[in-house]
Amino acid sequence: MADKIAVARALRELGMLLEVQGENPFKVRAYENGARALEDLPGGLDEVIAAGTLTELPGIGKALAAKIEELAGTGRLALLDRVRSELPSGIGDMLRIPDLGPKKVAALLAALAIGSVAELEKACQEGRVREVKGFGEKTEKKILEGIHRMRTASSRVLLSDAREVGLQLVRALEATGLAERVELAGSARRWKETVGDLDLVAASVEPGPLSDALAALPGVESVVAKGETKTTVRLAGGLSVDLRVVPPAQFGSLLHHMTGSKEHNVRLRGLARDLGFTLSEWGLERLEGGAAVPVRTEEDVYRALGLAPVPPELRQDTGEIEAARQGLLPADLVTLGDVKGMVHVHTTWSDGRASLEEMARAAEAMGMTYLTVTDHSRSAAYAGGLDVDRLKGQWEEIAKVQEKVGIRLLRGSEADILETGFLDWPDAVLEQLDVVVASVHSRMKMDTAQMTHRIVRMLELPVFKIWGHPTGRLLLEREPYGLDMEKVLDVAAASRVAIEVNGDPHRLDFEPRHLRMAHERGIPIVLSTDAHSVAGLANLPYAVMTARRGWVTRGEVLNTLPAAEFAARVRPG
Ligand code: DGT
Ligand code: CA
Ligand code: CA
Ligand code: ZN
Repeated sequence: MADKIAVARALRELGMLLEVQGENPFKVRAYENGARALEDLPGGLDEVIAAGTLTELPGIGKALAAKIEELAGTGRLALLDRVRSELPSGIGDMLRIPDLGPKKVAALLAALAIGSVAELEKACQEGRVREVKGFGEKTEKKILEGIHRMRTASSRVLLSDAREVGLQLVRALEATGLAERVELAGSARRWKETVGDLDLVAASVEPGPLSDALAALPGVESVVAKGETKTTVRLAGGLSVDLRVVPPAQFGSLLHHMTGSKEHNVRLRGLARDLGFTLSEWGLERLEGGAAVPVRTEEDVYRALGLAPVPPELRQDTGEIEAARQGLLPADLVTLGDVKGMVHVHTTWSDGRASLEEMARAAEAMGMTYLTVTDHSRSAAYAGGLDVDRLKGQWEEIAKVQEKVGIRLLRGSEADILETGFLDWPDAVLEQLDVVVASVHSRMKMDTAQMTHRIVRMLELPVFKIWGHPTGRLLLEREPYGLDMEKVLDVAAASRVAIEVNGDPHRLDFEPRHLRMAHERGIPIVLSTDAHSVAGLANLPYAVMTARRGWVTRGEVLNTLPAAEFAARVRPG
């Protein structure tokens, strides 16, 4: 399948490199426009190519269409390879310095033969850049600041973005036929909320050709380091990828080492030593005599140390090793297959992009047996929140769609938690709903005492509610709001409430450490996607894996229950 984003990146890179070479600005802009048209394409690139309709996209003519087909078909573009080879290899990195741009890069290359960020930094520090026509002392200073900013910018990415790219790389390396196995390791395999870099582990007897294959993949912008068995590349977009290649016999122990977390590994190594072993990326050995203990799979590492195998998403050094040692790791952690209903879903009635019927059919096709439709309430005006009349109109549509689909539809609402802690519906309406998700969408900057008070009031309301995206965090964008979590969860334990694990990759809220606190208090959990489109329903694994990271078991999750039991447990009235 052609990756339209990767094709767009290649076009954009080509445009910028051509501009460095002094190509005509109209041609240069055509590549940028083409890249944008691909990024905005609603469906897949393959279908457009198959239909022969590429040239119907805005800004894509015959010549550009041919290049897109070349990239989509072969993963390469001869012209891009040629232009890259004609320029110093560090030019791509220079173009990422904020406010520098192709024209200035071209001038620096022509005047001072500067072809990398390191050379540029040195030239600025030595005051040589200010001598170039069009540059001055001020520009020199700005460039140095730009280099600094580029290096210190938070470079972590969302788990979902990292996993998408990482799994594509795994498939591409598998397709070379050079490796017996390729796996994603590191934080992306542990489903950590954000990812610093991707780590790939391969079993192969041809490490050199496999590393070459990685370096030649279309999304790869530069090779940072290349050795016999370790390669690091940087992708367009800035994400780094570490690849380690070992012979098949060492794959299990290397996969374990590279999966981490570092803290988990350190503790496990300590335990190994106490038991008379040394554990390293190369395997497990007896301290005395140095005899190797065979480790075929990474589970063998745990078994050899007398532990139950610990799943990757639990390897955070938050007590999992001690629990595994005592046989106290939960055996019935919730799984994707356990989830029977979609609970927090938006439609075109508020700010969703798909109709109620489309969402119902899509959830049914995923194997769900019920769907609770939870569009926004009135005070979420920015999100098209419903008033009482429109809510009743929605109930009529729910009844109509219910005639046509097999999945059971429940009447829900995502009710705003008002500043006072009350919900955004009169009691008479709350009583007629099947499901209420209660969420904060406004006034998030209250201080901790005020917010705690607001949430406590909401929890103590006599209706049953599911507390939606409880901390309000947006990963890499917005901090959680201030809450006295111990106090709030104490109140929740005594109230009619379940806590949501929101699988929207920007939220992943409730987080694992708080889920453990909720578990201690016996508070029920609901796993949701907060989907605003059919595609959003596919985020369910993110809710499941976040819950597992918080040791949530099947029995604690209300939407593992069949429809009738679920509805009985969550009925507000
Ligand atoms: P990230 O990339 O910041 O999201 O987090 P990770 O966990 O992917 O960390 P990374 O990429 O630095 O290293 C990948 C794995 O390699 C890590 O999870 C465990 C292992 N590792 C790295 N450095 C060390 C170390 O100093 N000691 C031990 N025991 N393991 C390490
Ligand atoms: Ca990593
Ligand atoms: Ca790494
Ligand atoms: Zn929502």
